[in-house]
Amino acid sequence: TWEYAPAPENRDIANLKPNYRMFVDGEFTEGTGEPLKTVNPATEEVLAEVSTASTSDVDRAVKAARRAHDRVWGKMPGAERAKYVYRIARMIAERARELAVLESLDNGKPIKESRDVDVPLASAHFFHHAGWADKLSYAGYGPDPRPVGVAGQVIPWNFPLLMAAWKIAPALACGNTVVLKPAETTPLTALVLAEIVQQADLPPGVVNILPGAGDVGAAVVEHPGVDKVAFTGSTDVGKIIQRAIAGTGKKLTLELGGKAANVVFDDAPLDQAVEGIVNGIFFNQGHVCCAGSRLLVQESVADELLEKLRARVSTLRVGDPLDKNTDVGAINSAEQLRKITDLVASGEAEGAERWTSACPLPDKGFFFAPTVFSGVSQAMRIAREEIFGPVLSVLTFRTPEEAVAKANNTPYGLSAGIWTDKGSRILWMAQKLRAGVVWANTFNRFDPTAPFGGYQESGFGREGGRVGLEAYLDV
Ligand code: TXE
Repeated sequence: TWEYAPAPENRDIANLKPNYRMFVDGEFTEGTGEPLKTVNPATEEVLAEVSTASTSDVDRAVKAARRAHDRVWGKMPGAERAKYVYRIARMIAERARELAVLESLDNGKPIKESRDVDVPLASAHFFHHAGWADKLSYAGYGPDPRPVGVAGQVIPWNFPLLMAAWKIAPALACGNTVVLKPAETTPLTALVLAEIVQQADLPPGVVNILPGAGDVGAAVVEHPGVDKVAFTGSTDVGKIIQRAIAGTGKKLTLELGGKAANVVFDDAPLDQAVEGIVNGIFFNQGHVCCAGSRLLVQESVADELLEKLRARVSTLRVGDPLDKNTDVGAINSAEQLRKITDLVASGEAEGAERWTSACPLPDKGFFFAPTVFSGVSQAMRIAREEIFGPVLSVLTFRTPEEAVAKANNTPYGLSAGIWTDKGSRILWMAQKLRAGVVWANTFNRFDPTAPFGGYQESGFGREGGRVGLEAYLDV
């Protein structure tokens, strides 16, 4: 029977009693790890105490996932699985307001972003993949493509709900079961997603969500019962995971850091480019793996563009994430703020010219004013290292060949942007740039139909689109 779960009626956000506990085998239970306190980065106040998993909880979750895979989910016809995945997509949309508020509280991102980007894209990801569940046999993977089994997934704090959706939706569509660990500073929306999974009547054990720190992540990926590992996070931890599971035969996809070049040619419509540059680096406080953190601008328009850019950045409002007029919210943690501050100090020490918006900052909370460095050379740390904050490094170039060489002069390779009026130049550059995603005359556009992922130290494997399914199938 085709039956959707009913919409929760009159859900009053103020009266919600969220269940911030571990979700294992279909039940919310107290984890046996040290409870963690998640902090509102805009106020530094404790938002919630969340119980965490221990190694024995991880073992229980993986066993539950294995049972659910072998007995139910892995054998279920795709058309049947699709109904559950569609149901999750609908229920996310129905609880959109609550999820957006919670995401902004826990992560610090502006409500207009969580409302218009994170939550709708999370729902869209489940809708898209629900549509695949009964069509896998027509997708060129053979008559009866099999799921890989149990997926162990670890996600970061910059898009907590959206990253959970990117991981869980394709896994479920292909018939895998999941053990997912959210980031320690942002576990809340993943636990609401667990509630949705429970209310959507998924068989127990199909999705398990275990809050905890890096040790819990390590226990998940290293558990011998896990067949496939998917990780989004820092390049350092990606390498640790790669070493930890080497020789086990587990499938692995890594989505790691980036240092994207946003390349502006002199024939680009500069005002439009300025909007794209601002969106590229100040969206989500710059906590974006594909952020356009290096602006490469053609020398002949560099001064004009910089002037327009500073004027535009001066208008960005930094502050309360729940204020719908806020453009730049709070930095997710004191630790991340420290990292940004250190790298900005290194830029000054190495001789780059710092310009910081004079916008007022709140007295409390973790905030950093939008900053643009000009006169940056390729050897400087701010041109090489991922800052993961609202800080842009501006470099110049003269010829398209030089732009390509500078754009590719990075150990990363996740994304890039091109701003030009010439279609032929877009196609030429897109071929030359070693980046998984190349945007032209736009930036930071995401769609579940488009594969996303990197080259080199940005990781490997793709999420989204038809290619993204391959990580979750024994092709
Ligand atoms: O990442 P970590 P952090 C970059 C960004 C940022 C830096 C540090 O530059 O400043 O990384 O961020 C879990 N085995 N990115 O320290 O530590 C951890 O609990 C298994 C880019 O927050 O990589 C969390 O759930 N898991 C990135 C997740 O890994 C482990 C997004 C990410 O945390 C683990 C985030 C271990 N040994 C940060 N150690 C992107 N690609 O977007 C930690 N974890």
